[in-house]
Amino acid sequence: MRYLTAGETHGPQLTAIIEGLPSNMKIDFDELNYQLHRRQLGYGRGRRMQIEKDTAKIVGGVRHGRTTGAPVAIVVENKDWENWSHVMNVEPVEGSEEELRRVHRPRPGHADLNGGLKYQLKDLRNVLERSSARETAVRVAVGAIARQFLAEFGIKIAGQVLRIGEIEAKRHDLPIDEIIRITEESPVRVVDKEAEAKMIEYIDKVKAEGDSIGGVVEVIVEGVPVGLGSHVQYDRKLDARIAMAVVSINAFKGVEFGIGFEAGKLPGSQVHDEILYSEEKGFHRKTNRLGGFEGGMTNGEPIIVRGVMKPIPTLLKPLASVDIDTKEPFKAQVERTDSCAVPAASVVMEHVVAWEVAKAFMEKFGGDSMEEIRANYNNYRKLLEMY
Ligand code: EPS
Repeated sequence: MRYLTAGETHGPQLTAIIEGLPSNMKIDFDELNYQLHRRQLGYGRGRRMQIEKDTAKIVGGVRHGRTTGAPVAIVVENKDWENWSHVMNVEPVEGSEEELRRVHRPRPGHADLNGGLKYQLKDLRNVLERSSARETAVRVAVGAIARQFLAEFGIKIAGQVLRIGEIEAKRHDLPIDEIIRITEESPVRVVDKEAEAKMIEYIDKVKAEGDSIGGVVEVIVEGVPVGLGSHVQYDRKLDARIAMAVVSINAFKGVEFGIGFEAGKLPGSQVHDEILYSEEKGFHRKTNRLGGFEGGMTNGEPIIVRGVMKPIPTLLKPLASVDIDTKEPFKAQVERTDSCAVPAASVVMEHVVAWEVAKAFMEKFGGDSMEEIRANYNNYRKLLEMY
C-alpha cells in the first residue's frame, strides 16, 4: 500500500491517491470527516481555521460505500482558494510582485530558503505553499481510511498531548477508550485536567508575546497482533517506519517509543519487558517499557510512540533573516499564524501512525479483498494459539 499527496496551502485543493487498498472495505464517510474536523480543533490555532471547514471528497475507488480495489482518490478543498485564485493561478497571470504576493524574505525555521536555493526559485511562495502544514489535512484523510481498516480487526488508536512548552501533563495509565473520551473533550487534548488549565494559560501568554510554542504528543495503538514489521531487513522494521512517518509531520523533530530516551539512563534489568505465559493471554509481557516493539516487530503489547514538535516558525515576533534580493538583513512581521498547533498535531500523528500500522498489516496478511485478509488474519491467530 502506498499514497502520494499533491496540492498547495492556498491552491484549489489537496489531493491524495491511495494505491493498494483491498476491495469490499466499508467506508464510513461521517467518521472520515469527523477525523478531519478533529484536526481543525485545538486551543492556539490561528484565523485560517475559521475559514476552512475540511471535508474529504472521494473521487475514485469507492462505489456504493465500499472500496473496489482500485486506487482511492481523495480531495480536500481549500475554502481560502477564493482569496488566492489570482495569486495561485496555474496559468500565467498579470500583476505586480506585490499583487502576486512574491515572497523574497525567507522565514527562519521554514523550508523557504533551502527550497529556494535547491529548486532555484526566486519566489519563495513556490516553496512555502507546498511545505505548509495544510498538507496534513489530506494525510489525515488517508490515515482515517487506514484507521477504519484497522478498526475492522479491533485495532484502536488514541493520541494525547503530554507537554506544551514548560507545562507537562501527568501520564495516566487509563484504558484506551477513556483516553479517547477525555482528550476529545479537552481543548488541548490532555487527560490531566490540572495541566490543561495551565497549558491554556501558557498558550495565551506565548500568543500575547507574539511567540509560538511546541510540545510532545503520544500515540497509543491497541489490539495489534504480534509480528507486524520484521527484524530481517532495515526497511521492514515497523518502529523505524513509524519513526519516519512521525518526523515527516511538519515541525516534528524527534521520536521515542515506550520509555524512550530514558532507556539510555537505566540498566537493562529496568528496561526490558519480562515474558509471561498464561492459557488465556498466551505469551505476553509484564511491562511495556519498550512501547510494543522488539526487533522492529510488534510484540503484541500496545504501541506507544511519542513525537516532539518544535514551535511553529512563523512568528509575530520577528526573527533575523536575510532578503534574497538585496542580501540585506531584515526582521519579518507576519499577518496570521497558529501560536500552538500541538493539539492538532496529535490528531495528525494518530493518522500517520495508523497508516504505517495498516500498511504493515496489509503486508503481513496480504490479499486483494477484505474477505481474503480476514481469512489470513484468522488463520494466523490460530497458528499463534497452537505455537
Ligand atoms: C501554515 C500556516 C497557516 C496555518 C496552516 C499551516 O496557514 P495560512 O498561511 O493560510 O495562515 O493555518 O494550517 C492549515 C491551513 C491547516 O489546515 O492546518 C503553515 O505555514 O504551515
